[in-house]
Amino acid sequence: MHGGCAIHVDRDGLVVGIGGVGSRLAAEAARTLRLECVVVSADESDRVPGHRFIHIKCGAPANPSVHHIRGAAQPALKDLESVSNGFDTVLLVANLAGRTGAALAPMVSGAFAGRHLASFVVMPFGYEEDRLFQAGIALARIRKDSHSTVILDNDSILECNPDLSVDSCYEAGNGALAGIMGSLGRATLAGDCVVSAGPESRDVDKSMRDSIKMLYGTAPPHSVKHSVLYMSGSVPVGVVESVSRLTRGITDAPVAVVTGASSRSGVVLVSATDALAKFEGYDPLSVIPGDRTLDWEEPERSVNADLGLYQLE
Ligand SMILES: Nc1nc2c(ncn2[C@@H]2O[C@H](COP(=O)(O)OP(=O)(O)OP(=O)(O)O)[C@@H](O)[C@H]2O)c(=O)[nH]1
Ligand SMILES: [Mg+2]
Repeated sequence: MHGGCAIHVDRDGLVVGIGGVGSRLAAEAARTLRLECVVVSADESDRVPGHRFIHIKCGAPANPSVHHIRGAAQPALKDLESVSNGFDTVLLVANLAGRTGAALAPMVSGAFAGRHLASFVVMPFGYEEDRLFQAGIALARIRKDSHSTVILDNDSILECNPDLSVDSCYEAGNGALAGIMGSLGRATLAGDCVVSAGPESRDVDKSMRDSIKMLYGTAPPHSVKHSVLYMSGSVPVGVVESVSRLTRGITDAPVAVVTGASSRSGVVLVSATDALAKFEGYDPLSVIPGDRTLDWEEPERSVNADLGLYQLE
């Protein structure tokens, strides 16, 4: 992570969407920000009409593993590098709960590590136990390569709103991320940030309480350095005033308010924090620093040896 350097988005920004959720959110953000967008995926059905698509050809397996996708990714990464020539700022969007997202996002972040890179990632639900480890190690690499990493934790949404259906959870999370990405440039994001948002609600006070509850479920109060509060444009000025006053009673950290962030009703908080112990815990070996780890340089992958044999993993 490159500490306090903020991301500015201007005309030479490129949005890179990876996998299913990544491609949909990337296309939406690119539309709002009027930027170019490219989608990278192992799954042809993630193609978004009107945008460039880079296909990772994995061969035989219908459900390729994370390692298999990485093994087949080299030609696609070369294509992505040539597409991204001339772009100073890259916005990377991926769902690390997905195989494609967890496989490719750290490779792509590594390829863009020298530029202004802002990454937006979704983390798995706690019950997706088979996804936690890969998501955890992918996140560690992405954080290291990015100026800013904005994390939406599906698990925290569900934990704070146990009555929500999984689909409503997606809706709340995707709406929040889309609003944040669409407002880039109107607020300063730097370092590691967590997104907290409850379900859509016209009751701004309740929505604010939901967001604070989710924030403190992920990051303890003392770890929050500053927050950006996103509200929809239709909220009356008086309410914006009173909610921003309310935050002063709840958190000592500075809060910037951005209005008109989305058509979504309710409040979304994005908070810079240095406490991401929850996600570090997904990989029990994460306590070992990268420079003391023999295989840190390259993310683990299968070797694509073209032996014409089915790969069993
Ligand atoms: N926040 C959010 N999470 C989702 C959504 N749809 C699916 N998920 C979660 O993400 C996982 C897979 O999402 P995809 O985006 O399809 O993943 P992928 O990167 O395409 O990777 P594959 O596993 O190869 O499909 C699921 O197991 C869900 O946990 C969504 O709309 N929003
Ligand atoms: Mg998918």
